[in-house]
Amino acid sequence: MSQSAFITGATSGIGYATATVLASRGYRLGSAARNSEKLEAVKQELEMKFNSEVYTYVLDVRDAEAIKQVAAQAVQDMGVPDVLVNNAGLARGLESYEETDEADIIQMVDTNIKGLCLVTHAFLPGMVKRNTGHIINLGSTAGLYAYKGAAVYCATKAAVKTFSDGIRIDTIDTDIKVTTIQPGIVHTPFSEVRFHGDKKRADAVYEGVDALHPEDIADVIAFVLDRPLRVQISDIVIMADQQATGFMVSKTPRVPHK
Ligand code: NDP
Ligand code: 8X3
Repeated sequence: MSQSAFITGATSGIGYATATVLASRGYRLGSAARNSEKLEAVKQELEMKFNSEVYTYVLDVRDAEAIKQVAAQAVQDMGVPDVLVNNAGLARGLESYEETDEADIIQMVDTNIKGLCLVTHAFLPGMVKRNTGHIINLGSTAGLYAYKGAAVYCATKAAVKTFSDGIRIDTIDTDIKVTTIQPGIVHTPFSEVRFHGDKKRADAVYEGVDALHPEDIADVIAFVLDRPLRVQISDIVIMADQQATGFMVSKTPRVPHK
């Protein structure tokens, strides 16, 4: 039987690129996100392109009960997933903390930390029982280097890294692997979500920077998954060439190579 992967946030950006790369490699997929139309579109595309088996789950990872129901359904549909990609996540706003909207704080914490922990909690017992599984958690360079206006987002991504380290310890006696992927600037709808749909402001973030593509991250995830059993990649940091720390990017025009 082919390998299976359950991916949260599989309808956009890094999650969509990861679903595409894994489908192209013959994985059976469980795709979860909130928007059912986008889920259906991704399913149809991947089934058409790769003849993939794709199950879709409308899920808001902030909803603890819904996670339990979806995980139970996914296990019924495709078995305990070989791979769990905890990708759903977001930033909201870029104001100083004292000006940050309370609803934005709650949404970031509930999605990026609570949701990720509970989705893992729903699938991990099955992986432990089988003694195998690979959990890939999307952290960020923001979890390593705080930056202005992003105290909460950065804290949530630091939590992802620490949580991953913790469950790696808890599963040390099993063949379960845990990897934190920590990308820098990736050109996706991420900034549009951050700026509450302000596309002009979002576009400005990527202007003059050769940002990473979501496929760059998906390729790294595929590489991590392809390692032999003895190899566990715990953390990977991937920045754009024009990036030095979390949010520090150079917009100086590139000088041609001599
Ligand atoms: P996108 O906005 O392109 O995609 C986010 C995905 O998450 C969408 O499929 C969205 O679907 C889903 N999602 C958001 N909230 C929820 C929720 N409550 N429940 C279920 N699904 C949800 O962002 P990216 O692809 O850029 O980001 C993916 C991950 O990578 C995030 O965790 C982000 O923090 C991280 N990351 C991004 C970087 C970047 O520069 N873009 C860099 C480093 C890390 P829907 O809205 O339908 O639910
Ligand atoms: C997203 C990367 O640098 O835009 O996690 O915060 S950054």
